[in-house]
Parts: sequence; C-alpha cells; structure tokens
Amino acid sequence: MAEVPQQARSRAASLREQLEHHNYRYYVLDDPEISDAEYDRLMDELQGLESDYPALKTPSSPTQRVGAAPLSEFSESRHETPMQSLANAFESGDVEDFDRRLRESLGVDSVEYVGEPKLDGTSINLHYVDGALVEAATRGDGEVGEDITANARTIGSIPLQLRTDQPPARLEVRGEVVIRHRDFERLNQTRLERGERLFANPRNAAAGSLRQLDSRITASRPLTLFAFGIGHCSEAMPKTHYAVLQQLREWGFLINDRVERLTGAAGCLDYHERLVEDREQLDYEIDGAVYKVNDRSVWDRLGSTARAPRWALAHKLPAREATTLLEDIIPSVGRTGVITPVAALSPVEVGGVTVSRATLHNLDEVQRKDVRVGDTVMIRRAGDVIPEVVSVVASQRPADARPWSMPERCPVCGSDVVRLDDEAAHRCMGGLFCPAQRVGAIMHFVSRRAMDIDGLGEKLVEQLVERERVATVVDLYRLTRSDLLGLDRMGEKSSDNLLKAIAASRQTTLARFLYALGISQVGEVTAKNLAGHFAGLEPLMAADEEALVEVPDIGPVVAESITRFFAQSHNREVIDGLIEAGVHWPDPQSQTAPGADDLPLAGKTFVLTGSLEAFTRDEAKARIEQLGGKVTSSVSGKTDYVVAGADPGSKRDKAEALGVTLLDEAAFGDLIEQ
Ligand code: JCF
Repeated sequence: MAEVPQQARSRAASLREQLEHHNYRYYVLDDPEISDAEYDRLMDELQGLESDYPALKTPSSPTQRVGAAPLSEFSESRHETPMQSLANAFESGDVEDFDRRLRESLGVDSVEYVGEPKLDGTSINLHYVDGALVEAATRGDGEVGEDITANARTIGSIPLQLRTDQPPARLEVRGEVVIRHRDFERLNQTRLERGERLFANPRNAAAGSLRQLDSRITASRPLTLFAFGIGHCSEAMPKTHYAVLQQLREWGFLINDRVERLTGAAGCLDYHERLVEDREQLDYEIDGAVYKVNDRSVWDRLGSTARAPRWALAHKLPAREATTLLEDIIPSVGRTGVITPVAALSPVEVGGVTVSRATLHNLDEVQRKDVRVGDTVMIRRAGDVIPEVVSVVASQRPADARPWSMPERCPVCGSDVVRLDDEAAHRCMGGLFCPAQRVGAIMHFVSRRAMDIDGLGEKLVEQLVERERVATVVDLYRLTRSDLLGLDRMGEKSSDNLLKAIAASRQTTLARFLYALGISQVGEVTAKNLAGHFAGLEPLMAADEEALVEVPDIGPVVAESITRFFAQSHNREVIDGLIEAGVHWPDPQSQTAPGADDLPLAGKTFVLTGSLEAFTRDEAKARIEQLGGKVTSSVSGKTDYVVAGADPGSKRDKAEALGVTLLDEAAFGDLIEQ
C-alpha cells in the first residue's frame, strides 16, 4: 500500500475533527456555525484524500455517515447488559404506589427522581470502545438485537467518536431514535412529490428507516437519537443518573432538554401534568413521562422484576391513536359546498375522549389509503384538531369490505357534485340553495363588494337561518320588522336600518350581482368580465363552455364551474326569485358603448405595489386596462396613482416623495367600481 504522506495524514485528521465539530453544532446543539455549502466542501476534501489514500479511512470518519453498500441480512448483536423495558403507570395512584414502595424499601422519607419525556420511537444500544463507535443494535428481545451499526453511523446526532480525551475503555449508551415533526413533514412531502407511499406516523418511519439493509437509504432519512442512559461501562460513572446524562451530553450526545430533577410523587405528577399541557408544542411524539431514581448507587439494591427495573417507571399519557371499526363513510357538506368524506366509527376512546367520527379529508385520500367500509382503521387525535383516519389495518380486512365512491348528487340538496380540474375537493354546485351552505352563501351575498348590505353580521344570519326566517337569499327581501325585532341585539332602530339597507341593495350592477351569487371560481374581476362580455344575465345563463372561454381570463375550469352552477334548477329558482323580489341593474343596451377616450380611467397611469387581498396583480391590471388605464412598473412624475397593498416596497416611498396620489386597497376598489 502506498505510503501516506505526513501532510495528507494531518490534513485528514484536521478535516475529520472539523467535520465532527460542525456535525455536533448542527445536530446536537441545533446551532450551526458554517453553511451547508462549506460543510460539503470540507466533506468533499476529506473524501478526496481518503480515496487517494485508502489507508486513511477509519470507521469513525465522518465520510462513513453517507451510508455503505447494502447488507444481505442483519447479524445478531448481544448487549453486554440487558436492555430492560419499563413498568407502566396509567394513573396518579400508580405513581404514588411506586413512590411509597421505594420509600419503604430504601427507608427514606423522600426520593429524588429524574423525569424525562418518554419518546415514541425505537430504542437502540450503542457500543463504544476507547471512545469510538464500534457497534449499534436494536433492542430486540432485550438480550440480543439486530446489528444496525452501518445505519447508526448515518445518524448525525450519534457521535462516531466521544468528545473526550479520556474515554472509558468500554461503554454502552442507550437512547431512542425518533423523527422530529418538522423533519417528518418534510420527509412525507418529498415522498408525496415523488409518488412514494407516505408514512403513517413518525414512529413507523423511524423504525422502518433503522431496519434498512441499505444504509444509504437510512442516511436519506432525518433520524435523531436522544440518549437516555447507559448500559455497561468499564469505568466508574457519576453517582447520580442526572450527572450521567450531563456526562453523556459533554461527550457529544443529544440529551432531552426537558430532563429535570423531581422530588417525590408530587414532583412526578406535576411534571406529568406539564408534559400533557405542552405535548402539542414538542417537536417529537411522546407517549409518557419516565421517572428514574436519581441515586444510581441504590439501583442494584432495588433490582428488577421479570422485565423491568424497580427504580424506573413509565407514566403513560393518553394514547392519541387507536384502532376501531369503520362502519360507514358519510359525505358531509361544508359551508362552502366542499364535500368531505367522514368516517363513522364504532366509538373508541382516544386521548381521553370518545371518538365516533374522523375525517378522511377527500376522495384522493380515501383511495390513497384504500379505506373501505368494514375495515378496521387506525385513527389519530392530536390536540384540538379533528380526529383523522391514518391507515387501514390490512390484516383485519373482512372479505365483504366495500370500497367507497363520491356521490354524484349532493346528499343535502340533490344538486350536482363536481370536482373542478384543479381542486382536490368535490363540491356541491347548488350553492344558492343548498341548506348546508346557507349561512356561507348569505354572508357572501351581503358582503360589501357583493350586494353591500350593511348591518347583517354572521351572528344575525345564523339566527335568521336557525329560526327559519331565511332559507335562501331571496328571503332577505321578504323580511319584515317583526322578523327582526327580538333577535339578539336588534332594536327598532337597527331593524329599520337593516331593512333600508336591504331595500337599497335591490338596485345594483350586473357585475356585483354575479359576484354575489358565489359561483365557485368567480371572483370580482371575473364577474366584471362576464358582465362586460355578455351585457345581460340571460345570455350569460344560456352560454355554453365554448362561449364562456371567449371571455378574457376565463379558462375551461372556470367555464365549467359557471355552466354547472347555472345548470342547477334550484340555483335558477333562487335567481328568478331575486329578480321577482325587485333586484335589478341598469340595462347595458340602453347605455351607448363608451369609446376608448370616454373610458373612466382613460389616460391614467398606475403603478401597483404590495399585495392586495381581493385581487391578484393580474386581475387588478386587467381591470385598470378595461377601464382605459395603463399599468407601468416604475414610479415617475408621469404616474397618476400608486396602489399600495400590504407590505409595499420602495415604490410607495417614491410616490410620497414625488407627490403622486396613493391609493390603499379600499380606495382602489372604489375607483374601479364602475
Ligand atoms: O424514551 C424512551 N422511550 C425511553 C425508554 C426512555 C428511557 O429512559 C428508558 C426507556 C426504556 C428503558 N429507560 C429504560 C431503562
């Protein structure tokens, strides 16, 4: 073998040290000092040296973190001291019993514990000889696990070399491998983009990643090790468990920052309570708290039961997952017409609450998870969010499990159900009539940029719908003083004002009226384009998709949404009702078509800056141009108006400096309101 020059040898040693240092800053301290690109450059240089001089390669080199050639199977690995499991406590009485037993056996008044979150991952054992990682194994049956050394080397938070000059000759370190929530979301997002199967939860993803025969796959998974203790050690370690954890932290391990010293059962119960409270904020899944007697010198004396040490206890948190029978899938129509498949479940307790319904999100999800009526499913409840069906327990599928499909008619109002091309959701097309959409449809109808009926807030609309005074927007025009009086906070004055506002809204424009109908995909600008193009409601309602795509900015998806909306007989009835109730707009035929110079914004120059809420940039520009104005990109003395949305840039400052008229979104909306 070629002699390795001294210079290469010392450079490689320096690179290794730097890389492990930056690795530690990144994965353990979560506080990197250099950019990813700089790290990669150091890694490239070391890889170059090691390929020029293979004698420089060592198992502890950071280059080994990228994974190695696949194994054909895992070999067995015997732990020097067994990896025990933990006794479980489910309620506070169990914790009090545990503490009483310990006080009695130790003959003391009070016991000090160390509390830590019990992570929901996979336990592993790491074997260090003279400070170098030589073997890593899964827990297995507690005595013998699988040798996953190559996989463990790819995990950034596992030191390949202990950060000390005086390592013990032999040391076993134990910890839990998990995937943090932020990493899990990114992992599943990438898999979704690549069309790969999604992981049901971080625990399964972590366990599956650790059991890869090809460690390069493990290297691509964002695994994290939290160390929670030691097994065998050839040298004396600190007397307390708490100090052992500090020692491990100094040697380069990630120790959970919620590790605390606790006094007595009361301290433990208080710790548990705080953990339950903070559970949603943690970046990893936990399933309990672990309490360990802090004084390690009494551990041997306390000994173990058949499977678990007597000096430790796992105090469970309510499980957030459970399996149960999916009895049916019910399409549920939301306020905006979106139809969500909802699982009807045999009631089951999850996280302290009885759950009998869970969301399946949309048809794609039902198909992706291959959920069928009659399946046993795993459900999850996290925090305050609606419980969801996570996966199917495939082994328990009965022969007569029934696949589900989206109904073609709305289960509430019988209108067509349509999935527009660019949406994941199916929608009921009977927006103006559908009882499920009443409140939503009315709120939109009365909103300022639609029919502009002031004084009709959501609480009021809910009351009117609940008391069956109003079923569709037509009923608004039939309201009387006595309908309103007696509703919450409706006196004579406010009732009369509201009735006046409703009456005044009868006179409107075609564009506002179209926008008010709440047709999916038809915003203000599209409504204006439609009004301008068809110059009347009847020709628009008669238009087919081919005719609709002639209108500026209308593509096939919007066209389909419009024709489907007008195809619903219930919607047409409501529209007829509105016109009978006296809603009207100027007949466009009676107005002479304006010439270019007569257009209201003829000759005016606009600059748009910041973001607007009701319009996209393109919509705002289209509307200005329709009205004869021009949009330019930079502010000058020739600019007439600068429209400043949220977070405007320097253009706003420049406009102020030049004395150009500034418009906020509301003022702009009024200006183009023609
Ligand atoms: O976080 C865990 N899952 C965890 C498991 C934490 C611990 O301190 C443990 C453990 C299993 C056994 N301690 C033991 C003795």
